[in-house]
Amino acid sequence: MMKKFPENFWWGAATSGPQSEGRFNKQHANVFDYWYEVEPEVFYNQVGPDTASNFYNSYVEDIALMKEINLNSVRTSIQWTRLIDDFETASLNEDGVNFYNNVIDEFIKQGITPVFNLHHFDLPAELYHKYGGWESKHVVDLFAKFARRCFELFGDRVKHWFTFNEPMVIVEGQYLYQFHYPKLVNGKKAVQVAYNLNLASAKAIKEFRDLKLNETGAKIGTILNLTPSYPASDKPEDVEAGQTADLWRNEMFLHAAVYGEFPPALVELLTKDKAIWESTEEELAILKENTIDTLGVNFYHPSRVKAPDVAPNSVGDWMPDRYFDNYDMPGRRMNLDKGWEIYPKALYDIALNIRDNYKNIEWFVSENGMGVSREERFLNEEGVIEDDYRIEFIQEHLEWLHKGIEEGSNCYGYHLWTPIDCWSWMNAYRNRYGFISNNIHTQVKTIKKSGHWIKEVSENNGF
Ligand code: BGP
Repeated sequence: MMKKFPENFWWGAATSGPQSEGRFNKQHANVFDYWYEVEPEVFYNQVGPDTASNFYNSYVEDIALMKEINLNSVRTSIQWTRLIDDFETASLNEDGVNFYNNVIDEFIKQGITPVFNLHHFDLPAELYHKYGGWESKHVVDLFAKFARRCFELFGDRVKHWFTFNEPMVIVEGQYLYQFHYPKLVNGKKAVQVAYNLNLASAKAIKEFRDLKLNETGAKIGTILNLTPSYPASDKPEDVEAGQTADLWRNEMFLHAAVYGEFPPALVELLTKDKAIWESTEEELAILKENTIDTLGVNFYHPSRVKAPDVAPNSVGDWMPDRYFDNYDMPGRRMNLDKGWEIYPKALYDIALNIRDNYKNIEWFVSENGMGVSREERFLNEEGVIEDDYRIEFIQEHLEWLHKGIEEGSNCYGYHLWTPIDCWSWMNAYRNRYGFISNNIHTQVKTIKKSGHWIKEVSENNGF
């Protein structure tokens, strides 16, 4: 039976500036441009962000391909390093302004709703080296200035804004688990950065409200990677480990974004551990007053946790992992290429969690997807990649999402990561995610089987 989705449902896909555009406006480097300059060997096959999927030069053709597969909304991001010349004053770079204007106009011309976020891990490298990046409240203020510029320049046409993509990945990648530059292991800084990112989002929202953009029908939110933490067993210590993992990984951002304050249980825990962030009354008031209108949820995989083997009080420096360990559940279904678990029901659990605990706020799936390497294995005689595994993956997630919507969750869209295979951080081009393939040597882009499939889904508003 045909599963129909709500009217005007977003059938789309997401990319980001740093992963698609390529290196233009070379006067500033973001942290990934910089990292590639100084340590190219950490990137898969030493492929860096210089070209990415060449969106800067080929946005017209790329957007035409997105249109061809009937995507009705697409997300990308505005790069701070490309739009702004002087970060302190937020003076504008003309080339950057023209480029983003042209991209927005092209989306609109093609009938695709443009969705923009303002930060996708692309911190200007000099703001890290000068101030410690997100450790610094000055950088928080500079981000709010940059956000205001974006709203002033593009707010007449862009009606769907998001402040951050996956702020928790910044915390984990840069400050805990060493997968983003500068690869620190510092729980105390991680806590402060988490707070500062929440504050930066609220301050950007404040600029949006000051400009009265809501009165033009525009909305603003944030994009969070929600990874529900399922406990290894129903033993109380495992259940508690699951709750603490959720508190730290998910609720720290979700609760702050929706309610304008941090979850009391987290504040209590960090205070007890003497690991709480530095905050002021004024900042907390800004957080309280500037909550989100709408939410983006990136979901790839769940997390399975168990109580840690080492008791919390016997660990030295504060690290969140003192409260939970990852649990490698036997028999779980894995995407072997990527090493991530496939568990579509988690999307339903997320949908009901938002319905029941987060004011049933309107939300959309802002990223979901399946990274597969060497996809040329699946080329057929017509030169089309037969990615049936991706169709199956999307379909299974949509089925659970549909159930969540039927039961009252207020979800208005689904975006796959990503429209066109793009560059991905240290993984560079190892994992391919797109509806459309990209030959990184020739930049020839070809619609995959999943691209033809989504076209029909979008036409039928269901499958
Ligand atoms: C998400 C990010 C995206 C993208 C995706 C796939 O966390 O928001 O930017 O990179 O993950 O990740 P990867 O290419 O590393 O498999």
